[in-house]
Amino acid sequence: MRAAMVLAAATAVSANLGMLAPKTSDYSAADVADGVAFNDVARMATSNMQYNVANRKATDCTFENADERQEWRTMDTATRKSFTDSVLCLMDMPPTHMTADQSASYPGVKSRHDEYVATHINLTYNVHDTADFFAWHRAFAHFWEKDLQSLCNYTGKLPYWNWAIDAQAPQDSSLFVGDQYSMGSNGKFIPNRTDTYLYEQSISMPPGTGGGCVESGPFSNITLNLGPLDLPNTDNVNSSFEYNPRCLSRDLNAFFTLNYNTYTNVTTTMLDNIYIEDFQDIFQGYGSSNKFGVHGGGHWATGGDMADFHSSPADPLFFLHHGQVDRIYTIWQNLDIDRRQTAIKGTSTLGNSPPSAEMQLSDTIPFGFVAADQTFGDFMDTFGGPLCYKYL
Ligand SMILES: *[C@@H]1O[C@H](CO)[C@@H](O)[C@H](O)[C@H]1NC(C)=O
Ligand SMILES: *[C@@H]1O[C@H](CO)[C@@H](O)[C@H](O)[C@H]1NC(C)=O
Ligand SMILES: *[C@@H]1O[C@H](CO)[C@@H](O)[C@H](O)[C@H]1NC(C)=O
Ligand SMILES: *[C@@H]1O[C@H](CO)[C@@H](O)[C@H](O)[C@H]1NC(C)=O
Ligand SMILES: *[C@@H]1O[C@H](CO)[C@@H](O)[C@H](O)[C@H]1NC(C)=O
Ligand SMILES: *[C@@H]1O[C@H](CO)[C@@H](O)[C@H](O)[C@H]1NC(C)=O
Ligand SMILES: [Cu+2]
Repeated sequence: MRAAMVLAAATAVSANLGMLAPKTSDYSAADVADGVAFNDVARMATSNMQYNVANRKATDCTFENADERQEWRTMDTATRKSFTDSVLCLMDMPPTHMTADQSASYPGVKSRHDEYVATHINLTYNVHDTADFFAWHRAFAHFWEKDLQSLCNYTGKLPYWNWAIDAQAPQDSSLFVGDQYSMGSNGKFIPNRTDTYLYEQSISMPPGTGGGCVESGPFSNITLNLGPLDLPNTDNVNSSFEYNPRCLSRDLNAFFTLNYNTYTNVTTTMLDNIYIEDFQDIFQGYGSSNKFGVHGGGHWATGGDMADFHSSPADPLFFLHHGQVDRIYTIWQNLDIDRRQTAIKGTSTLGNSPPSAEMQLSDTIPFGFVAADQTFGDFMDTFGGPLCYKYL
């Protein structure tokens, strides 16, 4: 702990002198397991970023005036309620980008929120295990946050869900208590289910603590219109954008958080992968024996609609999960800004199948019904391009 503090001070001062970012082995196993190491490293990353931003040419976005994204449970109840109210508003709002001509090809797109779901469905094989996984999802969450603010009068910022806090028992998390200030309850418990073999990951998964419809809280009465496309034990849609009205389902499952989302998992992923190609692979569970990574772990730990590779943004929790994903990526970048902020590696197709060109920061990345296509390089820096935010 004391060594860690000394390291923190040293790293902050020499932010641009090429000092090595910390490794997991710089901390005791106990400090790694209980989040002390993670929080220490997060502070270093923030002070590196503060130093970096302060030494730039003047811009409108400063460290001080940047938006502050908070962990869900640290937000006051009024802000939480106004957040979920604005999400419900987006779900009730007609599409804003899909034209009347296009609607025949997208029968399941009924709302502005559905336009996000449809876009993610459409691009699934171009934004996962690709060079732009982090940047694309950073932008996707950014546009959604801006829509909540501009279309639905939300005055707060995008919250995130730090699943490491809940790794022992996500079903007991305050996010899911199911009152009006929560992110909605777990799904209704479905007893007597057997294990499910997941072929993609070659793993047998035990049933979670829910499995049915979200029963209470702000999202208990919503209708999902799109998906699922690839959930086990489910009647999946037969075409990508089919209209399939149903409840929101969840199945909170500690099997995944304990194996993939503990502070130890997050800290080792973040500190022991210094190259972007390794970091992004391990993060998503590609190219290793860990078939989920912290990204897949959060999806499967929530279960139900969040476990669908294509239509998971249907559950608003997706955006809190990706807030945490982006937070960890941001910390990783800021631990060694010179080497990591603009580091990219890979192509635009999942696992480079079918083969595609190596992506460049000057490439255009598509956003379908969400927004105009964007320039990849505009989303590498949370204080640059259209972005201006930091994580608390
Ligand atoms: C947002 O605020 C404006 C101005 O007060 C109001 O006209 C509009 O109806 C509000 N929109 C929503 C979705 O509440
Ligand atoms: C679950 O299984 C137990 C033991 O096999 C049985 O007693 C119980 O009735 C089952 N419950 C339901 C809801 O099927
Ligand atoms: C959901 O609908 C039921 C029945 O109409 C109603 O009693 C309940 O208050 C609604 N819940 C929310 C969170 O809107
Ligand atoms: C997909 O097609 C099959 C066979 O026609 C049908 O039984 C099933 O209900 C369809 N699934 C959905 C979600 O529409
Ligand atoms: C995640 O961390 C836990 C301890 O917190 C450990 O048991 C598990 O093996 C780790 N998972 C991976 C994939 O390394
Ligand atoms: C889906 O992808 C096709 C082919 O790239 C594209 O023409 C279409 O606009 C996309 N639609 C959405 C909603 O992203
Ligand atoms: Cu995704």
